[in-house]
Formats: sequence, C-alpha cells, structure tokens
Amino acid sequence: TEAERQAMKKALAEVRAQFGRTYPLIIGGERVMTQQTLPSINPSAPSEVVGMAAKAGKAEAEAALEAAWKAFPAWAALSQEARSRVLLRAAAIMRRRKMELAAWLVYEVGKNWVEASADVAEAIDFIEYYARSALDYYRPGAVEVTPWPNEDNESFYIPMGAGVSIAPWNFPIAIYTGMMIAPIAVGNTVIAKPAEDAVVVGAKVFEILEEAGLPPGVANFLPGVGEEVGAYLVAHPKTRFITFTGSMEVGLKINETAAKLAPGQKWIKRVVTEMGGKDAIIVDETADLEAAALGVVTSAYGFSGQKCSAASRLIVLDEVHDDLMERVLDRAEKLVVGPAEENPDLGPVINAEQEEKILGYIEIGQSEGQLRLGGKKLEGEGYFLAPTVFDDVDPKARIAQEEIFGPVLSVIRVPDFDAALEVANDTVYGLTGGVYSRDRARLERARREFMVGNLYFNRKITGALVGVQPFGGFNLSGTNAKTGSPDYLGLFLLMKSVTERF
Ligand code: TXE
Repeated sequence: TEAERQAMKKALAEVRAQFGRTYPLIIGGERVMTQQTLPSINPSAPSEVVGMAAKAGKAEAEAALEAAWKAFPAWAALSQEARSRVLLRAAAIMRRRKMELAAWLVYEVGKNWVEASADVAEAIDFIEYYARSALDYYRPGAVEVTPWPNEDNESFYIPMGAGVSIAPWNFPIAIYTGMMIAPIAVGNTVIAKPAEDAVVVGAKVFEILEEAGLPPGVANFLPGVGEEVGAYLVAHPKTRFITFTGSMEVGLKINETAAKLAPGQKWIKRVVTEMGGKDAIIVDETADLEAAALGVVTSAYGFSGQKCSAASRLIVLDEVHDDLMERVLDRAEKLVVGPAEENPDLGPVINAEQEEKILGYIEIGQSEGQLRLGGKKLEGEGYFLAPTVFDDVDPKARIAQEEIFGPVLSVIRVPDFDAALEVANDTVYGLTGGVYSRDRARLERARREFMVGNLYFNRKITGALVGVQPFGGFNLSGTNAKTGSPDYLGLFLLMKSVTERF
C-alpha cells in the first residue's frame, strides 16, 4: 500500500543516515574494539560502506568462550519461564523495529522489501516459537517432565553448556537469530558468529537482545572471518556444540573437524549443520502449467536464487515441455532487476566473488545446455545478474548437479514420471522439492520416494513457515535438524535419569 511504501522509504532514509558506523564485538556484555575491522558494503552500490564490525581473532574467541561458560550456570539455573520471558520481550522489540531491520537488510544484503520483511518476520517467529516450545516440551532441570513415567525413576533434560553458532549471509536475521535462540532458550549460552557479509544486521540483533535484558555472556557477538575465528572455535576443546548454516563444503569441513578430540576435550561435540541444495520442481502433463510457471519463476529467482530452498532444477515431461517453457520464459523475462532499495523483483547478488562464481557456472552452462534467457551481467554499479534459463540440460551436467546459488535455472526434459523422480533424486542434496501434478497416485509416489526434507505439491517451493513445516534436509543438505520444530531444541539438551529406589 502507499502507506507501507512511505514507511519503507522513511526507514530506508533513516538507516542510510547511519551508514559507516563501526560495531564492536560484544563479549560477556562488554564492547570490544579490535585493530582490524570487517567492512560490509551495499551490493546494489558496492562503493557504499553500510557499516564496519570489529574483527575477532583467536584472543577474542578465547575471551568469548570464557564469557559464555561463565554465564552458563546462572542462565541454566533460571526457571524456563524466566528465560522464555526475556526472549519474548526480545521478539516484541524486534517487531517494533521490523521496518528499520528490513531497511538494513535491503542495504546490506540486497534483499527487496518483500524478502527483507519476510526475513525479519521469520526471526520474530523463531524467537517466539522456541521460547514457547521450551515451555511446552523441554523444561531443563524441571523434574515434572518424566518422558517415561514410572515410580522408580525420574528423567529430565539439562542444557549442555557454551556453544558456537555460525551463520550464512542469506537469511542474516532469521537464520542468525534462530540458530542462536534455540540453544539459549533451553539454558545454553552461545557465541554467535555472523557471516562476513552480514555483520551490521548481526549487530542490530544484539542491540535488541541487550534491550530485552538478556544477561551478559549468554549471547556473544563475534564477527570474524570464518576460516579463522570460525574454524578456531569449531576445533576448540571447550566448545560444547556447533550449529552451522552455509555451504556443503564448509559444513562438511566443520563436521570433520568437530569429530576430532582436541587435547583436553572431554565430550563429543554436538554438531548441527544445515547446508546447500539443488532443489528440483517436477511438472507433469496433468499439471496446471500457469501455476507451475509462476511457482518455478518465483522459487528460482526470489532473492536472485540465493536461498538453500530455491528451485534450481526444473524437471519437465516432454509432452508439456514447450508449453511450460513458453510460460516460464514469458514470466522470467519480465522480471525487473535493480537496486534493492527500489524494490525490484531481483536485487543484486551478495558480493563480487559470488558474482564471479555464478558467471563461471553460466560459462560452463554454455556447453551443457541451451541458453534461453539471460546469461549475463547487467549494467549498473551493483552485482546485477540477469535471470538465466538453460534448457535441454543433461541431468549429470555440472549446472544440474552443483549448487550455483544464483538466478540460474537448469531445465531437464524427461519422458515420463518414473524418469522425473529418478532425476530429481539423482543429487547429493535433499533439501526441498516440488511436484506439479493432478495425478494423486503420482503425488502419493512422490510423497514416499522424493528424497527431500521439505516437499511441496502444486505450490511454489520455499523455505518453511516456522511452527508449520519443520525445515531441514536429507543427504548432504544437512543433519536433518528440523528448525522450527520441537526436535530442534532437543539437539541442545542432554537427558539425565535419577533412580532412588527399586
Ligand atoms: O556460506 P559459507 P556463505 C551456501 C551456498 C553459497 C555458499 C556461500 O552454497 O554459495 O553457502 O554462502 C563461515 N570454519 N549457502 O558464504 O561460505 C562463514 O564465515 C568455520 C547455503 O554464507 O559456507 C559464514 O559465517 N566457519 C545455506 C558461514 O560459515 C566457516 C545458506 C557460512 O559461510 C568456515 C547460505 C570454516 N572453515 C549459503 N568457512 C543454506 N543452506 O541456507 C566459512 N565459515
């Protein structure tokens, strides 16, 4: 509406006036500045510095671990009601500041207004969901929860201690918040490392946690380079758990490192990783092709395809290939690409190296399929890439197998539904998937055989709605940690049994 447009413009202007500030680390409630800083630029106009963050090194990581362990006993000893109350206050403050936070997302990671607002809304949902679930399902230390009631024994949950959350830039408020709040909700303490490209919105999340009264050291703001301070904390003997969202390459490295016992380490680190995807939508000859075209284009090009849940493969039965392609191309060519503050359909991709990587895949695609749309960088200072479609792609091709994480869709033709399911499952990933079909028997087969953690029928594939669909993948898309589900909290708890008499 016009009112919303005005409100957004006002928020954008207010945020723009705050560009260039430097945000310190927050360790044990103290602000810590460092020699070096991490600049974060506006991908729609890379010459603009949105803000800088202090850059943590090993010394700061050590201090953060110490602060988190120091804060752990008191936070773990609080009643669940007391912990959840602080978090619900944080959700209320975030809701009050949601336009401002959305404006920061527009500038720091190039999300258009709709995507930016959705990111903030999801963060609020995560906080409220985990605070409430902690009250319902897990009451650490409370004896009344005895999962297997019997008169001789009491079993209950206790938190694990101090851990590390390592977040991606693509949902830099929602995923950053969700991965930190879940362990904290049930009594753990966390060192939260944001992605290098999203340090400013990370600092904003911490302003809110502080205003909500989260005690010092329960959450620690530690921007830094992943390969340095991230890797250091993953390997550290005093890290009790790690929760990570990002690329498969890094996630696998983290799993490997965390599996080794460091000198003095006296536990098995619990590792929760949510990694990439190569998500496919199947369209058969019974599908509503108009709905399918809308769903494919929305899922493939939203936030320039920079979502682990984005559709990057379209698997279409020969019979309807030409008709569907016409509809997909017709929609995709109308998409507007431009500076995120102008609320285009697509903003820029996140940074120069991702732009380089995506253009590299477009180059490879020239010999792996037939370029039907886009395939080039667009003029303008920002990292603007045209929505791209490769047709007649071989299922084994690199652009059909590897995650590109950009606005690139690979179209694969198949003779029948059997082949469609086979191609869909022929991937190392298993995150989201979609099927457009009116044939109930086929949908029933897909329900059983399509190996993805989140499956959508006759609607666009997206991430999940917190509290509605638990979100998490199979295979190398992650450890199937279903965020937005009661199980997720259990990943950060231990269960203890006490037996007094026989
Ligand atoms: O992920 P990265 P980014 C994937 C997608 C994309 C790629 C890059 O494939 O191309 O990730 O995005 C930290 N030890 N997805 O850069 O590089 C790093 O600092 C410890 C899918 O976000 O994996 C950042 O905080 N930490 C994903 C975090 O890991 C390390 C969403 C993620 O960085 C590290 C986002 C190391 N050795 C990206 N190296 C999804 N499934 O939603 C880096 N980091």
